[in-house]
Amino acid sequence: SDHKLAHVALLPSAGMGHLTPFLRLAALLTLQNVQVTFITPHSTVSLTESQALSRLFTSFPQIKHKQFHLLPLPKNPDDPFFQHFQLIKNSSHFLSPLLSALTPPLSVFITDMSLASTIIPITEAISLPNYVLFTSSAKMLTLFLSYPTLATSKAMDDLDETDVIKIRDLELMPKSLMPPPLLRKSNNILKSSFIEDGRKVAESSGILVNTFESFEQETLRKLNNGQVLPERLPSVVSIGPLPPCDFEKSQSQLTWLDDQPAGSVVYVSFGSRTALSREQVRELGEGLVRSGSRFVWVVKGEKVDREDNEGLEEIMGDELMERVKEKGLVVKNWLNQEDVLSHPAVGGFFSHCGWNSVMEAAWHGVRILAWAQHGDQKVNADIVERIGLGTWEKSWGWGAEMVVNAAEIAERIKEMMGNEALRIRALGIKEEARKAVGVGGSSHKGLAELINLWKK
Ligand code: BUP
Repeated sequence: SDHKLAHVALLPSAGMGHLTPFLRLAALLTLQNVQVTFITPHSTVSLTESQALSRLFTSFPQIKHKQFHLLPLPKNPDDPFFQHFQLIKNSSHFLSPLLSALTPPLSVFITDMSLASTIIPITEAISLPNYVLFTSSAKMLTLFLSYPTLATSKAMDDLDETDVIKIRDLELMPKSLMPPPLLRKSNNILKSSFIEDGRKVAESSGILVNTFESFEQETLRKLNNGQVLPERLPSVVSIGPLPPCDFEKSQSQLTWLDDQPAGSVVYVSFGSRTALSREQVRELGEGLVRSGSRFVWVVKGEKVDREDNEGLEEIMGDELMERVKEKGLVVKNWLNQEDVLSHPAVGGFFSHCGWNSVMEAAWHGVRILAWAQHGDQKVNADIVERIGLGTWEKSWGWGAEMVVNAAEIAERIKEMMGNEALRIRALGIKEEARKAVGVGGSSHKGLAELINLWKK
């Protein structure tokens, strides 16, 4: 009946890109009268993650928090975030008793896609429906679901970079957009996750995606009409953009932005997992100064924030630092992106196109200049360009492939900031995004139907 409450447990994976959509979903469900239990592995990879979690629990005391302990991370892992996924999987024997002991009994368990191969067998054994929250684009979901088949076929071997990868009648994407580890012959964590988890996600009870219908219409249609997997696929429900929450906002006010003219500032950030080379940081700084725009720039020195001890002056050199400070606000490591993107002074976003960043730019109607750094980011940049939210200089390749010089960076920024058609299109996308999550919108309906189902 309608009076019964749904009880949902959430388990995110490592990194802010994976955690953030879970935090927002937890808030959204709580506000819709769903009882939420949030399960977190202890400890997190970054300090930012643990701070974000405590802000959630302070703002929503009605959310229950359960922790489970992980074995310590090995020293100097290749990618600490991927390593963490693995650790969560290895520690998952704690989960079954934890889930069974929760009261009232759980309606469903929602987990990150990178945990599917471990979690789904556990939930099956206790007859608990498992939903997957896919934290990237629907287009990436298509690749995720297709990759197990792709990996065992010869389909990719003889293709040139510009050729389109096909499975049956489905045109997947040009080979050039694929995350590089997925093209490698040798084994790696991303590849084995795509094979094992990609296969298992197809057996989940449903897949939630942080995207919206008008943004990825074609792809969502293909996913739900049997063109991606001919065998039974759980329904794919778009529930995005998951709106940024008040508790994410920082205390510190960006007074510098208040003094800038509307739409005049470029926000520059390449996500929580990419530290550019020192040489690239300097070219970028020089490029920003030469672009003539004002800017807010988040500089990351190390992949994991806890290991970042270097000052901005050391990274940039005193001379560049002085010039950069005249034109912009430069911040080390982390700045609340929501504070920046929601500010009227901000008119453009020089972005790596991590999926959360793309959704946040759409939410605020801020146009993008894309520069993919790794992973899913070329796939996302391609979506951004096609839908008209931004531009993308493809010759720059992946972030670490080459050093892009200051003159080119300055030129592309000028172009983006001067592109009036793009500015207006971005505002149109903002309207569509707000409509999708508003009452009667596609994302709002999708989630409401799920909640009703979970109450039964
Ligand atoms: Br950096 C940075 N402030 O300074 P993505 C990021 N963020 O609020 P990523 C800040 O972290 P993956 C900062 O708003 C977004 O919600 C940002 O997620 C926030 O990229 C999140 O954009 C970052 O998906 O993760 O970090 O590269 O590789 O998993 O996509």
